[in-house]
Amino acid sequence: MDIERIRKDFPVLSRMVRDKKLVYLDNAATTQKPSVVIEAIADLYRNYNANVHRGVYLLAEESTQAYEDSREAVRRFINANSTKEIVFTRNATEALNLIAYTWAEANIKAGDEIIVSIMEHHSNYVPWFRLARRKGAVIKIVPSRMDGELDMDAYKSMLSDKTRLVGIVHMSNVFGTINPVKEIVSLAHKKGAVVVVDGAQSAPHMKIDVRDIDCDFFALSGHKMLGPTGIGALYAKESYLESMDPFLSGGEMILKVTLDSVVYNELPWKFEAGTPNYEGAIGLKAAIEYLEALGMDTVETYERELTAYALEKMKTVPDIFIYGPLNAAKKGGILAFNIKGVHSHDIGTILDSEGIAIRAGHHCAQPLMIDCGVSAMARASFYFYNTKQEIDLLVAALKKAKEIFGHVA
Ligand code: C6P
Repeated sequence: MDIERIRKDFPVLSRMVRDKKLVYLDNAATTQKPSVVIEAIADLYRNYNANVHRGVYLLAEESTQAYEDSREAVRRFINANSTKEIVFTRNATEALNLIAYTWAEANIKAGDEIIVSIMEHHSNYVPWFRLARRKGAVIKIVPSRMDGELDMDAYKSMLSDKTRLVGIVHMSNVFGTINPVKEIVSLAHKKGAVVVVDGAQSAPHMKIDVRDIDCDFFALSGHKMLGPTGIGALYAKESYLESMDPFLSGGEMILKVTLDSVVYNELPWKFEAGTPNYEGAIGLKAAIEYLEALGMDTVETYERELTAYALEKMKTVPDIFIYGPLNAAKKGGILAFNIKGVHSHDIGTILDSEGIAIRAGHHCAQPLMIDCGVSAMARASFYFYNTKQEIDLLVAALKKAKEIFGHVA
């Protein structure tokens, strides 16, 4: 990968921050956008903006075609069977809630068991927690092992004939752990449970094949994979979508309404009430094409090299504790850490003064914070446009933070 050339595709990467060149290491929160994505959105508004699936005029035909082409791009990107299985949502959170309020609402009953992992983001924990409260279902939480990997033995022992749903994060947004989703799905299916995979962090960084994983549902967010904010997607096996009631009601999701009857639209539009975010979808298509041109295998290989480098270098920071696997083969480019005597927010502030953007806090994964016995962590997260030199700058700034604050007990 020619990183210097690639970086030129991202206008924001050349900006100065506090008199320093920006080092953007908060890619798990959101990624920066290449010019092709920015241009695709500008092109819509300059040349063919019209509401989709409504007008019979040329602009409306063009915008509708562009919107549906985006759906095909998502289908291809995750290797779904059909565009009927791709529902556009606002983000991964909405995709996960959609399942909770449709399939799960209709199918989970008192006494049923839902299995999630301790690594879940709130978006794949709170919807199931609330559902369990509503229904009288039981939540079981698979722990992680000391090495930051999922405890598969515990998972196997939790599965039972009562298990109805398994919610699992593909790549943890804190540990970076890549969970063995294919095996998790296969074991769950043997018990007749459905599996929801939270792919918010995996889809941007590795090749996804939902047919190979064989999951029933898969959620992703566009803004974490170079796309605009406000667009995400839910993949669901067609048979589930067919059997599910709509999530929201209104325009677009109906075929026919009379005073005393409603006929729902075909898939996938049955789940897309109201004017959709076609601007976002069009931007997402440009993002997917950009990623496809790079090649997801290339992206993954480069990021693994970067992660291995970061793991080695960060170990040299005095009193640092890195959470999650220390083996780059087991994780994505997400490194959460604490430095003894330095609050993670102070780390974030010192790094900001050096032009380095990271995230500090609970990362919307408070069950995992509780499990680790901390309230917050600092987190650096990489994308393919990051470099080893940026990691060197990060490590130097962390040493500085330790020097400034580290004497405090
Ligand atoms: N994690 C982070 O900084 P949304 O907000 O819907 O686009 O994505 C939610 C979400 C779901 N699952 C995982 C594993 C995630 O990491 C996220 C978003 C960001 O870690 C923002 S909290």
